[in-house]
Amino acid sequence: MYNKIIETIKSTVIDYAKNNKLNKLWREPIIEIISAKDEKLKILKVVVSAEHFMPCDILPDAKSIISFFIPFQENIVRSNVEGKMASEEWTIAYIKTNDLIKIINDKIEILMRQHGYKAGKIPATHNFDVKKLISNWSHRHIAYIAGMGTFGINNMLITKNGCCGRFGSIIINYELNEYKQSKEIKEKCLNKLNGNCGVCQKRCIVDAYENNNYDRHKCYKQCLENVEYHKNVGYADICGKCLVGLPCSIKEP
Ligand code: B12
Ligand code: SF4
Ligand code: SF4
Repeated sequence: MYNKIIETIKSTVIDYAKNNKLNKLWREPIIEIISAKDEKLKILKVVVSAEHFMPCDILPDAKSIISFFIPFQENIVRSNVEGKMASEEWTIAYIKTNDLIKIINDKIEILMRQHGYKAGKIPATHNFDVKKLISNWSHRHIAYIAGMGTFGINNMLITKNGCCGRFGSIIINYELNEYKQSKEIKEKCLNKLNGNCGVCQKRCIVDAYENNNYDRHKCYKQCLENVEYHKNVGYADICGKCLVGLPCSIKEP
């Protein structure tokens, strides 16, 4: 089953890119598995919010969580470096990756059903409280628990393929045994390692990191400016200026 799941995710990315002429959008996904009973999931109630779901709140007999990251290609990242507004390429990448994550989730659900199991699907985004700007399911904290990376001072999870891309996670009631053995994951943010970077925060165009305190409402206001600016492309509450042109944008720094 593990190999079928990995193959489903990888081939969906390739096929969707090919069928929609989006060959310059994504790199190969990173995929990790976590047990739905992993003790580390308890930190979600502390570091995200007391309302954060546990896997069984989404799928009552949850057994495993599949966490994945779909990294953008370098040209998408480069396109968003200049200017105040998000680039059109970044906007399209956001919209198409959210669509792709939905398709991946649907395919995993079908695969599970074919074998008599179920899947609990979660959208890539827009599952957040618009007043608090906090979700009850944080994909990147799931990826952190899965050992995929560490958090930069711009809040992004930095993976071996950088931070520019999108995360998904899906819960299944099939017991997979391919869990990454819990081991100390090496810090990837240069500033956390030796205080010697901080490029990301300086790139914010609205000073959302004033005094190193991230103001999510200031940030959201700028994301909504892009909704209006790119309304002809689709709904995109995005920005991402503090993710691009960094040592950690497309690779581990
Ligand atoms: C709500 C939300 C927003 C809100 C609020 C953002 C915020 N930071 O809170 C708004 C609309 C403003 C927003 C903006 C953006 N978002 Co957004 N957003 C989400 C959403 C839906 C939920 C995030 C959430 O609830 N966070 C809860 C808060 C409390 O946690 P947090 O922000 O993640 O911050 C944590 C880290 O800093 C972490 N941390 C830092 N150091 C350490 C160390 C340890 C040991 C631990 C455990 C944790 C930790 O602790 C904080 C609290 O726990 C997720 C999708 C999802 N459902 O997961 C996408 C998501 C987080 N967004 C994403 C992106 C890319 C963006 C933007 C760049 C927009 C864009 N696409 O162009 C900006 C970046 C803003 C920023 N600098 O954080 C990606 C992140 C990819 C990545 N590499 O991490 C996600 C995961 C979407 C996805 N499916 O990939 N977003
Ligand atoms: S740009 Fe530097 S300080 Fe910011 S997250 Fe990346 S490595 Fe850390
Ligand atoms: S996404 Fe844009 S507004 Fe939000 S913190 Fe980054 S640069 Fe600032």
